[in-house]
Amino acid sequence: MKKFTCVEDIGPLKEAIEEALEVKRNRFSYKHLGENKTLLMIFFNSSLRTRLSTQKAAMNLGMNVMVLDVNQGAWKLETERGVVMDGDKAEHLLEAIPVMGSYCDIIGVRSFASLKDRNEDYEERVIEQFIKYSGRPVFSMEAATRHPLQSFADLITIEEHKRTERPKVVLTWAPHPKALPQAVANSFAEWVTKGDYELVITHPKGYELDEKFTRGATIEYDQRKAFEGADFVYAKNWSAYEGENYGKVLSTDMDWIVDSEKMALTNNAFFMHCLPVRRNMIVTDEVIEAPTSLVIPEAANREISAQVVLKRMLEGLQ
Ligand code: AN0
Ligand code: CP
Repeated sequence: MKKFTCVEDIGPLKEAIEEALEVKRNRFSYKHLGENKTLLMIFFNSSLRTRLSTQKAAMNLGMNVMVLDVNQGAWKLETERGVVMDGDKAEHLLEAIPVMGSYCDIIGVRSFASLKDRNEDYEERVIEQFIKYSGRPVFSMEAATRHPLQSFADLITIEEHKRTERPKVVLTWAPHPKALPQAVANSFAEWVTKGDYELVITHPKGYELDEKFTRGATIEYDQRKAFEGADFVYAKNWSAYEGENYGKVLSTDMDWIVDSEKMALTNNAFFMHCLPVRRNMIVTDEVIEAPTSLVIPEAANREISAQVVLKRMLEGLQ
């Protein structure tokens, strides 16, 4: 595997999930693969889970790990070509990328959407430049439009907990005070629609996602109706995608919170969220603390999704 940015890169889902469950049972069996190999993780944005789970996955595989927080201690990077660099940015990504590539064997990149220019974000300019100029296999640790390690972990978690062959999965928008990227929601829709699940997406009008990710899902604007008979409820906030509202918060309507009253409409559904989550904005204490809440096992599976991706990349280097 040379790159991992979207669901296509993982190949057949069934095989990937089987491999994940095998890795989970025997996570130290592949330690030889990473001997004398170095992972460089580059963060343009904050992280708790991605940072720790990916590092742990790499250590399970016997790799050395280096972490760079670009905005803390490194030179500020210019990302656009043709800019006269007379401002605060001391280095260009076009030099920084091959330099970073020269010190490692595999690169992970976290670079969120700016939420200012939709075209720029949806072209995935930052991670695409890493793929083009680093000379190394590159994987996304959440890029502008997708968070594939999260979605892969989410599907592993659903497979471990599903009680029917083809469960009903509901992706629900929920309120948040700040503008967040669409990446987690886009990616979740992209992965779930590729698998054998019924996907219903519910959000207030104006929060429609790019159809490229949601094709195959049902859009239901009535959240309570969407929750009826659900086996999994996946909550996430995102900012608007459509037109001139791109990147804006259009609603903080607390009627969209996931609470016990709405969960009672479901088929005793499991609650999921990628974390970090704002309690009593997105979800009530009661729902996130219930035995049906999967947020912790879901986060734990981030180690497994990262390990499958790193394992496949290392196998490609042997
Ligand atoms: C980020 C987002 O919504 O994309 C990261 C989630 C994994 N969330 C926040 O910035 C709160
Ligand atoms: N879910 C997730 O990616 O969390 P972090 O932002 O803490 O890495």
